[in-house]
Amino acid sequence: MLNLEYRLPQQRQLLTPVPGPASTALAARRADVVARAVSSSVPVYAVDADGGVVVDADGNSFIDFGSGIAVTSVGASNAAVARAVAEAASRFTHTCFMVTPYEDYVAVCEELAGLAPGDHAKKAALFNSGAEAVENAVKIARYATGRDAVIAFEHAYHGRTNLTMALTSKAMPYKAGFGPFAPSVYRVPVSYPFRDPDGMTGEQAAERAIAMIATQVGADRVAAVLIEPVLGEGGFIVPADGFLTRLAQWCRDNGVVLIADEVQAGFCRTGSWFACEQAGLEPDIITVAKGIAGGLPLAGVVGRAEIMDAPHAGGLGGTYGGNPVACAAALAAIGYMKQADLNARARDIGSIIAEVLGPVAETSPIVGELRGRGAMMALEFVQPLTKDPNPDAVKRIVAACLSAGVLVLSCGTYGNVVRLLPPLVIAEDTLRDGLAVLADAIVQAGA
Ligand code: PLZ
Repeated sequence: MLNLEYRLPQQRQLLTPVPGPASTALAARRADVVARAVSSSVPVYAVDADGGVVVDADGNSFIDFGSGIAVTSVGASNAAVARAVAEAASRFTHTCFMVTPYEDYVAVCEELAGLAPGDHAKKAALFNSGAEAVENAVKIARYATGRDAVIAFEHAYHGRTNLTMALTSKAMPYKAGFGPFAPSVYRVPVSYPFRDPDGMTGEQAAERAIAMIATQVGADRVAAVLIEPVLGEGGFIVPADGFLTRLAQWCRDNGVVLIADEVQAGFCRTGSWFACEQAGLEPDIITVAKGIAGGLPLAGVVGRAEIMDAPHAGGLGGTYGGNPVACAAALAAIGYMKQADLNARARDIGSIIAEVLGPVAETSPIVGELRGRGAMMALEFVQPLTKDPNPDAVKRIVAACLSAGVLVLSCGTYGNVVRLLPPLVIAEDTLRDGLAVLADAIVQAGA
């Protein structure tokens, strides 16, 4: 893997206990004024970040395996993005695309239409967050089909707004106490190779889902099937081969809009522009956010022109959607992804993760599976030599990594998955050092 240029030293370095005094003081201020429902996975406060490292208020430098939940693929202070943001902000920070439009919004839609798989004509619309993109994708699919039902999957995550809470599978912490939820959402089983019955193929898992849709809803009521091609928060679950293509076939046969939620998996994360490409899928609609704009809030919905154009003029929008500074950041970030070939880097990162953690996963009694695509890899932890989830091991491993200077995130319906989402610009030495720390923590937790 080629080395890139960095502004900060690309290594972990701890100058104080974690958290140090400056972060501890900030935590005390926070406790007085920040609502407790908004929580943070680590107790350190960031002051700087570059490439594969985050520096905290005490000067501690951490290796970043989370990218702010799959956002800073080009780095958290990518020079091209920072320049584009400063330049755009010095001209205008906002006009509202619904009032006075501007070129960069159009240019981002051109990129989305050009990059999304399939030769058909495509159009796009821009929003602020992943949840908002998913909401709009559902609105468009309902309008285009004149139907109301939306099919979502077990282990799915689509956001925290009312409709996307309904679409999200896991109650704690996302839904509990926040209902009632939006109606006309139906949940069916996904293909989860590690937990499905032995020998179940992707096609069989799809037939299981399709049979449930037929009996519980009826194909003629279904507006959309919504799925993450690699499930993110649910545990980096990669559906078995054939699952997504069989579902896509069923959608085509029944006039149902297939929506791929690529908010977490899209934009080079899995080693291709969209994770669905690796499954041979050409979804009708794709939602994107996170990695697309180098850290600025921007989301998009891109899809078949005739579906995207179904709703009446003025039917979609929002004050900030496609903000000009965020669009400038996205154009710079996408340009950088192309120039530095971040898809190839994501694949290299995946190979290095497999090379280092593969042997650990093989020998550790608490690792059920190492899985993923490209730079979206995870380990599922189990009670020794069973498939029973082991969230306690994950907590111990995450804590051990943090105190050694490595930021890793957990996920999974059962809280038993450690996920690796390093910035795609991370240096190879930094990646290997962080992986060695993680490997050590896994061995300790399994001993
Ligand atoms: N769809 C596939 O992964 C966001 C959520 C973190 P927003 N995932 C991180 C949390 O605890 O809130 C996500 C996703 C997929 C939609 C979303 C929602 O994106 O930008 O957070 O709204």
